[in-house]
Amino acid sequence: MQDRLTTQTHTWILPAQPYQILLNGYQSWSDADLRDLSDVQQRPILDELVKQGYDIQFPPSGEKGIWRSHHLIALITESGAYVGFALSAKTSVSCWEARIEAEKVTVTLLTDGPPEEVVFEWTDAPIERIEELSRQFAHNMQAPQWKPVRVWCSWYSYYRNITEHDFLENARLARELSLPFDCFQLDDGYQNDLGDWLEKRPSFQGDVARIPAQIEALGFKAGLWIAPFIASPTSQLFRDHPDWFLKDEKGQPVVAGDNWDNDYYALDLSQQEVLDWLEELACTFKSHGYTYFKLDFLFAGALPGVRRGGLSRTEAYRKGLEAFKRGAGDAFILGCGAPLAQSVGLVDAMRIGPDVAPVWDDGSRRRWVKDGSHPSLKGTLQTCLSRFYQYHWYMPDPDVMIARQKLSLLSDMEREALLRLLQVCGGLLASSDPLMLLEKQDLDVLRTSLDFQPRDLPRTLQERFGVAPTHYHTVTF
Ligand code: 9PG
Repeated sequence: MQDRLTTQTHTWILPAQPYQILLNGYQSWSDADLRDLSDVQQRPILDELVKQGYDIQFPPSGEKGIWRSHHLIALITESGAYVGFALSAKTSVSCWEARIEAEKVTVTLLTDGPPEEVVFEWTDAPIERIEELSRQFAHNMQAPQWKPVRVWCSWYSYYRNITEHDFLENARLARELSLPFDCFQLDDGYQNDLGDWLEKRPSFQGDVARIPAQIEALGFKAGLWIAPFIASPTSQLFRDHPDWFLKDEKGQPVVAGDNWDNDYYALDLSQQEVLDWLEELACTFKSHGYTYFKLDFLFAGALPGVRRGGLSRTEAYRKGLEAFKRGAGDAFILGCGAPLAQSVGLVDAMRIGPDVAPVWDDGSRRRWVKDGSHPSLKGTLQTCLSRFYQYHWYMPDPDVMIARQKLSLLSDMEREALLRLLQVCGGLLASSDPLMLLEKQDLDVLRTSLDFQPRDLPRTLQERFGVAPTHYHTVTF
């Protein structure tokens, strides 16, 4: 059955005056920001990039004075704000559109199914009200308790060139230096193809099944990256089960994005066989000894397409996550590239921004491709700070600390800004530096970034910043 059509559920008319909009993007990598409503919300020039980093069903408008924000919206004035918030996200996607018109501003709620309970109201204490609504939403979605974890992740230094030897070498060094990591997480690069998670990639020069025993012997938990809802057209999985993939109305596989030098497809999570496969996959990795999973590119499981049993894209997506969790038992789940609100209750932690990078910004991509979801420290800071209220939903993961000075273009001040961000927004604390590159001073920075105290357990933003977060946004990048 086809996705339900977009429904325009309600429109509110507000007085014309200058507003700032607190904007929330749909998934981990989408922009979140505080901007003037009279500005332009940029839209990437390629639909493939919109699909991969935003929400193809409710994309950014690309027009002056028209903004789309997922799940919540706040239109802020000198004296308070109009705040809109969806109080559930178990069956549909809610997107707010604010539009400047001749003598007024209109706000419309767009959803892809019967709307879930929403609030839209004026408040003179916006931060407190957003915190309160956020807490209420997390309660409705049965968000789990925080389980603090400090992780070393292989991505931001080795990328896809990771080998078993380099991974284990870092774990040995961490033990030797008594670095306070709980978990060593292997990222992208071990698998032969997207979808063929159990097939060895020759360049990895190792065996993913035998890693957990060695990591545990060093005193850490073993973690693994998987993109469980996507596969490449060249994979054995796609060749064996082309019918398991999400199709468009013409019966063609939905192209979920373009990465790894190829298009990739999305699994159809409304099919029981697919759910069984996901559960078994998680169970296999759990039996190898992995107790932490970074589940990436999750947005693909919720793309528009033709699904069975009348399931909405959100319902199918949640079924997919539930199936993986059944197989993974009590393992820790970090979501990434994931629809934020739609994942609450099913993940322990969530990436709340685009990838960080050892460089301030790639201005050319923002300017020419109009894409803010590319890796940069600037994007990480701006996006994570604008999602200050989400610590009720899951443990926020602002992405890794970069403590190294070698192979990094960050200035001392930029490195310090990243450290402060982790202290303010972090729940999950992570690093990805090749440990053999760290000088004594870098190691001190790394230790500070991993210094999680019980007092850091969910606190209001006021407590974390010492000032209201709106003050932060007066900084222009
Ligand atoms: C592994 C990486 C890391 C990283 C994730 C995610 O749009 N893109 O092409 C795109 C590629 C990679 C990416 C995000 C977007 O990074 O956030 O931590 O796990 O995958 O491939």
